[in-house]
Amino acid sequence: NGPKIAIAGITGAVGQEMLKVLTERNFPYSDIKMLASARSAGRKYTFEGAEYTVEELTEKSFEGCDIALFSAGGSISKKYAPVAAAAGCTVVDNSSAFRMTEGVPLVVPEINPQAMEGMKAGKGGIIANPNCSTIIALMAVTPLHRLAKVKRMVVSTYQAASGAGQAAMEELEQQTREVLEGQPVTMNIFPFQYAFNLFSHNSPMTDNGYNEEEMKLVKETRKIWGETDIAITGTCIRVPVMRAHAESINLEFENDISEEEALKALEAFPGVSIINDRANNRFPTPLDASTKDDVYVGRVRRDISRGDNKGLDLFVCGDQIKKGAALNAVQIAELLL
Ligand code: A2P
Ligand code: 11C
Repeated sequence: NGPKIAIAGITGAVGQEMLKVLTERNFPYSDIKMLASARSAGRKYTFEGAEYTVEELTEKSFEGCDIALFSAGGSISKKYAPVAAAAGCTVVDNSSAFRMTEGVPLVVPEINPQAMEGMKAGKGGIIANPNCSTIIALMAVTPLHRLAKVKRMVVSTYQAASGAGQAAMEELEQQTREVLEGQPVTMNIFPFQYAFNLFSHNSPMTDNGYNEEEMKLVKETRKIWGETDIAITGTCIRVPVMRAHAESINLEFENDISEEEALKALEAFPGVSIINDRANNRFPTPLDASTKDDVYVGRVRRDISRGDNKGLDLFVCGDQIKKGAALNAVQIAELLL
């Protein structure tokens, strides 16, 4: 009983996490079609007691499916998500392919579920899952925005390996071992040594000197909030952490907001946990957030560079594979039922 689900990119870090999240959330399904490239066709997975064989993703893959979860990269989504949607399969796309397309809802279920109102499993259509850094930032900032209206936001990210996929996680592990053993490091995914280092995000540079990851934060936030004139700037950095992103966020508000009011609003927001123990210098770390559903917030403090009560600083950590990708996608799928 339940919808027939297809997962495109089943062998990847996010595809595998989607299976875990389906189990954790007791998601109902009648069958799962596991899809990847021709390289993986024939590979077998046991999931919840049943055996599945990975099939090559083709134009015919989605016939009879009600929901497709896509996480096989932007070019695969561009090519196959419209095919799936035309076959009556409702697509939740984790790539950037359709996020800014007009008419495609860009959804974080705790924030703007109304954007996908009327969409149902088995009825076709595409819903986009935002970029992980955007989701993680907005889980923390949205309750504050609702309270005092954000005017300007400055985000600095510390992004984990998982954002660049399974192979990047393996590269971090291998290089760490190589450095400790005094060996030359193997570089396949990134053009820099990753272990014991950090570097500007690997997404393509755009004409204005921002990389695409930074521009996603700007554009996606405006679309999700439906606020076209919010000022946003950011710097995105890849750090040698396995699977949770951290973000330092400075906020300027239209209205006054106190630390106490901010903490109260954060506490009340579903999907947010607070670690804010000043006495013990205990605040969120990527390891606190790793494998967890919640986004963790701390270092909540008044911005002392301002002479008023309209500025706050915070530090946020969230699991990139979970809330940044697989969990958010499955939560969207839940809204389709
Ligand atoms: P495959 O393992 O067969 O290459 P990650 O983001 O962790 O790197 O995962 C990427 C996912 O996208 C993998 O499941 C990968 O499958 C899948 N993928 C990559 N290229 C294709 C393709 N041409 N057709 C279908 N799936 C693809
Ligand atoms: C990262 N967020 O952490 C990126 C990767 O638009 O889905 C995912 C890019 C995207 O590197």
